[in-house]
Amino acid sequence: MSTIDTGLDPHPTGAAAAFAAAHSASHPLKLYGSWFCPFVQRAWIVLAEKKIPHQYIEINPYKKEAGFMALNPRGLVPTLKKKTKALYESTVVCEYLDERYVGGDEGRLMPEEDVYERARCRLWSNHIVTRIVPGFYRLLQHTEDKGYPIEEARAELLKGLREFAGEMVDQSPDPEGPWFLGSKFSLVDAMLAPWAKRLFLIDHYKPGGVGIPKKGKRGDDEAVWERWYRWFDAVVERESVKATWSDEEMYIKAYKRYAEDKTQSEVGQATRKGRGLP
Ligand SMILES: N[C@@H](CCC(=O)N[C@@H](CS)C(=O)NCC(=O)O)C(=O)O
Repeated sequence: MSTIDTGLDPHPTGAAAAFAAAHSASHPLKLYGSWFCPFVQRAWIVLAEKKIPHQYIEINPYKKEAGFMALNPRGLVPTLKKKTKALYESTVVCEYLDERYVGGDEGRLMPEEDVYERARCRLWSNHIVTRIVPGFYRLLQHTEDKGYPIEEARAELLKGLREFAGEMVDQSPDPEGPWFLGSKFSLVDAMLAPWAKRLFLIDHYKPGGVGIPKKGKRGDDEAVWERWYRWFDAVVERESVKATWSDEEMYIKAYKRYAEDKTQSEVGQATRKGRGLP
C-alpha cells in the first residue's frame, strides 16, 4: 500500500504543538484531529476562541483504525467525542461548539439577535464550502496533464475569493472590517481562515500562484481586493489561528502530495474526479 498519506509526519510542530500539549490531559470532550488538516483547524480555532476545555488527540485519518471508524463512519477528521456521543463534519462541529459553550472574549461566534444576519453567515459559509475550498484544491492539484489549463483553475478560485470580499464591501454592517461581520470575529472567519493560511502553498507550488491582481492593476476591483487584504492580514494574525498553526515548512512537505496530485485522500480523489468534496 502507498504510504503517501499514511506516512505523514505524526505530530504538530511550532505553536500548534504547544496548543496540543496544553490540551493533552484526559477530558470528556475530545477532538480527534490531524495537525495538517484545514477542516480540523476550523474546530481548533473555535475551541481556542472560546477557550473551551478539551482533550486534543492527534491521529492519522488515512489509517482508518477501527476505534476511529466506530466514532465516525466517514473516517474523516475533525471528529468530536463528548462522553459517549460523537459528532463530525467541521461546519457542524463548529456550530455545535459555538452553541454549546458560551466562554471566550467574543461570546457567540454567530449573530444571536438578527435571524437574517445568522442566515447570511450560513450562506457565506456555504460559499466557502462549495466554491472557495473546491477551487483551492482544483488549483493546487492542477498538473500539466489535466484536460484544462491552469488559468481556468486559477480563475475559479479568484472568483470565489473576489465574491467573498465583494460581499464584505457591500453588505457588512461595518465595511471597514476587518472581519466578515465588521468589528466582530465570527464563525464565517473561522471557516475560511485555514485555507487563507494555506494560500501560500499555491504560490509555492504552482506557476503564477493564486494570482490576486496587484494594487493599481485591479480595474474596478480595487476596493474589493483592498478589503480582501484587510481581512486576510487580520486573520493570519488572529491569536487562535496562529496558536493552531504548525511550522510552515511542515505544510510545504505535507502538501507536496496534493501539488503533484498523488494524494489518495478523499478530498484529493474527489477533486481529481470532478466530484463534490467529502
Ligand atoms: N467535509 C469534511 C471533510 C474533512 C476531511 O476531508 N478531512 C481529511 C483530512 S484534511 C480526512 O480526514 N481525510 C481522510 C481521508 O481522506 O481518508 C469536514 O468538513 O469535516
